[in-house]
Amino acid sequence: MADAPHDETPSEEPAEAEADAPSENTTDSTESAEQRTGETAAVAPGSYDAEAITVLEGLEAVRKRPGMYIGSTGPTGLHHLVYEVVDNSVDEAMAGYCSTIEVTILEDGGCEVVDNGRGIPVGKHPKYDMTAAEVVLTVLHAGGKFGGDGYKVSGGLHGVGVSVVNALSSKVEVEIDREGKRHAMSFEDGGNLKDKLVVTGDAPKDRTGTTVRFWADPTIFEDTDFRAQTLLDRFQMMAFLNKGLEIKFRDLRPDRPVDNSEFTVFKYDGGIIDFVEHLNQSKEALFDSVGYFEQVGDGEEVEIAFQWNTGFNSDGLHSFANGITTIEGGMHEEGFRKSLTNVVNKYAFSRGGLKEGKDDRLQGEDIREGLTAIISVRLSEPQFEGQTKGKLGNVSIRSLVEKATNEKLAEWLEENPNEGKAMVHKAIQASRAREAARSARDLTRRKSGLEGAGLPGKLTDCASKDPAESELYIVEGNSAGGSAKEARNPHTMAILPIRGKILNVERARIDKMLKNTEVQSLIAAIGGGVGVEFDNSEARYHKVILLADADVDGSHIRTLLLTFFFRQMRELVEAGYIYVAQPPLYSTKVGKEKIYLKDDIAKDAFLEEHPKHKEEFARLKGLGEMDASELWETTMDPERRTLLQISVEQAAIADDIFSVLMGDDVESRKHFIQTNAKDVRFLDI
Ligand code: 0RA
Repeated sequence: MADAPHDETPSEEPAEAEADAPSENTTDSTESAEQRTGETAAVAPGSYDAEAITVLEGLEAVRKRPGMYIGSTGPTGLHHLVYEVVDNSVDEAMAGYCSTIEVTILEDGGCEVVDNGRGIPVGKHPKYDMTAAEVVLTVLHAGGKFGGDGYKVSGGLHGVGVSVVNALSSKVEVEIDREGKRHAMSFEDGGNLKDKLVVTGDAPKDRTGTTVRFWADPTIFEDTDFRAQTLLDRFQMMAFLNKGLEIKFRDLRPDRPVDNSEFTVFKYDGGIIDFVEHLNQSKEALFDSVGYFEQVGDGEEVEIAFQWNTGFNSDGLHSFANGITTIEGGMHEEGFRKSLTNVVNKYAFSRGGLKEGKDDRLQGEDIREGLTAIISVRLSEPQFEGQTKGKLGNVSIRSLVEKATNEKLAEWLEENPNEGKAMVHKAIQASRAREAARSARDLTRRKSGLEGAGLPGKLTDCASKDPAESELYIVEGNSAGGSAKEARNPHTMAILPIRGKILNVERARIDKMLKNTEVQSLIAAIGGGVGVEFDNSEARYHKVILLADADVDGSHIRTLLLTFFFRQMRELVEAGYIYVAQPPLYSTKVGKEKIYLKDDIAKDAFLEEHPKHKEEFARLKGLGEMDASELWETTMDPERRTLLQISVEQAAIADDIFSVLMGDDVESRKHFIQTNAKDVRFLDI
């Protein structure tokens, strides 16, 4: 699955259905009572006709306004049908009766869900003149909740039930293995009973369970093609969140670009511990073990797993309620964040990482840097709120999570002092970096307010104050800097000479890096701050042009600068503001005149034109070999120069090379240097 457990296609309209999903006995909901129980004045309750009418009206309402029930008739809504059916099986698993769910996309595009639960009851329903199975398939919100002995915790996002799937399908087939018999029934055209429930034979020995096959109605959905990867991601997430539950998926449709015809099996005995391990798999964990605790409250429970990695991301916190992503967070996340900050501060101060009266408290963001955590709560009546119904509103869960974290995280820290120490150390580093970035930003902002007075001494600024026409040339070496200064168009071109190699930003933490004078000049000149604080709209130039020699050292400094921009001013790269100047590679003489040739192609073209040319072609070693007018003509004049615009991808490659070359992983570095030593051009962008 992808890195984070996001729901697919977030652009679609949010589901509205849960707003009017009533609990069993509510009568004041927006959904009319006749949809559920036939308690209308017009038709007598209990009579078969009344029920038949009721049922059809209910399903008809779903067909008229599908968006109300499944969110949309686009891909999200279509996949929702599968989740709705699978959720019913998951409910059965959560009740302790089902261990395996098999999902198959059939050859003809239908979807089959097989579970080994108890099987939907086949007897007559106490309230309706039909079998319980028929009620589940045709009455809105019937689900598993009837009979008073419903599930305590239900996973169905909208609780709309399989009947909604039936309403939106051109065909549905159900098979139930129960009490030693196999039963079957089918529906067509949006829930019209085709074959009523009958015994078709014996169930396989000792087997109980339910099979639901449905074909999404092409007159309702924009497209009835399921996307296998979307389903795989979802099922993997469900398997992580339901410890020990086996979910299998295969796709039998012919001629797929990816072959999923064999079952992919998801089963995680470690549950959310395995989830955290999975998310940190591509990262370097700060310590080996994954922390875990759980707590059960009054009709609610919480489970939390966590591990820090050495990275700097602070978006690794994922929360769930009843197995559903709460992408907008909510009360469970609030409780965890608050307690995490408190517990870790308490620990850091009492264990000597921080000194009372001397050090500031760590902020939540410092502690969450590099944290991968899963918060999974289960509660009987989840309230999903917010824009996309992705925010958990139940207030009671906040105190449960907070209390659990207060107690159990503190315990975990006591029992795992090495892990605790590593984590606190990292959080302290992060807080220093945050402070340093803030003061760097304050400094650069304050200075740029003073009409250039605070700009670095080495910067020769341009006259224009319009970033759109302003260009900053970052020039390697002071002598080349001098030529560039002389050559430039002073209205639009600023020159910043950079001496030597700027600090390797890969190994240095941002706080150390910001003490480097070359880096300070760079940040001050550009003017948009640095790191998480960087603001592209305050950049003083829309072209930042790297001008360095065409030799190994030049490549090195270019790569360093690109790494810096990629890491600390990514928006500049994304906006396409970073360029590499292309000084000529060759020079030669025609009579007394010195001619510059950009590259081998230019050289070949020149030779074709001047077949008798005997003169040498000198390979240009440094920018210093050109005087100001030559530099202008060949490299800086907007009419004649060629600039290489740096894409995010190119910057990322530079970053990657540097992670290996300059990072802390000595083994990779050795390997890289051994395998690439002969090719110095690998650094060349
Ligand atoms: C209603 C009551 C019971 C189970 C179910 C529904 C049920 C529904 C589905 C849908 C897919 N798989 C399912 N498995 C079970 C309780 C049954 C009992 O008390 O025996």
